[in-house]
Amino acid sequence: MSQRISLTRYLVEKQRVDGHIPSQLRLLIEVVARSCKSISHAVNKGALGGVLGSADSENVQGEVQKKLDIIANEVLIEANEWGGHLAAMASEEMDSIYLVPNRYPQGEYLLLFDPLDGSSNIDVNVSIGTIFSVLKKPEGSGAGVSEADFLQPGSKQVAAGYCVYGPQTTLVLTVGDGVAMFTLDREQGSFVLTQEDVKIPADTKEFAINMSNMRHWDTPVKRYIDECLQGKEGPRGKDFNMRWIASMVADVHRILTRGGVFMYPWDKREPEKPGKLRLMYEANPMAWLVEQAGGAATNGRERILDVNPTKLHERVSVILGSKNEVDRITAYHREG
Ligand code: AHM
Ligand code: MG
Repeated sequence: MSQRISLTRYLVEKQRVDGHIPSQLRLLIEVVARSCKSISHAVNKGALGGVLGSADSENVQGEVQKKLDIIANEVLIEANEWGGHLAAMASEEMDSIYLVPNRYPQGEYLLLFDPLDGSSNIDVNVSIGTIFSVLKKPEGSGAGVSEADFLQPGSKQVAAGYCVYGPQTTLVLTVGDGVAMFTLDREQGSFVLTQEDVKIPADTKEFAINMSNMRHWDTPVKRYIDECLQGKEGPRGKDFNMRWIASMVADVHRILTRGGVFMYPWDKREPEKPGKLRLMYEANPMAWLVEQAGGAATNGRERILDVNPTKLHERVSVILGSKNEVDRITAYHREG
């Protein structure tokens, strides 16, 4: 790219030329990006910043929180609560919604996030990330904000993205007209546009799934992976490669970069739960990014973005990535 375009300039031009981003939403995205910059600095300090290891607490899903889970959550809340662009926030790390305190002006947007995704990778120095999703407070929902205001399908998102803290810190964003990637320039302290109009190839020879759960999978997932593993000699007629980073952000980032399919399906370990990943903080924003890049995302039966949430911390089965593979796996589910 001959001319450096900062995230700020990208958003200003989107607002001015395309009319895609109202000013409150532009401010919101800039504040989220600034928060990701702070989180990236904390992540980089590692043991020197005293940020590694577990805190003495559990989140609403009964998972032990890492110190960085809590730090990232606080950074996002403190940065976003006073700007006047938000009505409320919801986080994977908080039991219930967080209302913007009365002392600050109220905005019309709702921000949802997984502050630090891939927590099991923090202490071992492997890529982790922040995932975010933006909804509008429904019209006619009254003066206050309630949890019910958040329970909108992913198709209603007005912005979504993630920031991956890896060898580079990269922010990936959609406002509904394609996917753009911005790399953090640490010397300048700004995110710089490094890829526009990201596209996922429709076909792939790479899958991502936690293979240790194979004995717990349902028949359609077993069938798909079994066919991949048979390679050239099998019904697919090609050899497949496998990757599993255990950070959804890093796995999705690879898929947006070179294609592939990612699965965290329902399994028999906890049959009453639809899956491990969270609909509102993980599946919806990633599904929208993937669709915006020409890929597909389903829960095996329906498009993730069409799932109507019934509670904030709802879980969902996730299959996303290269369109032809996702269509195939979804068809296997329909066949039973
Ligand atoms: P987290 O939000 O608590 O970090 O959990 C979500 C993560 C995903 O990033 C990743 O795809 C998955 O959990 C890995 O799970 P597993 O350790 O079962 O392979
Ligand atoms: Mg997560």
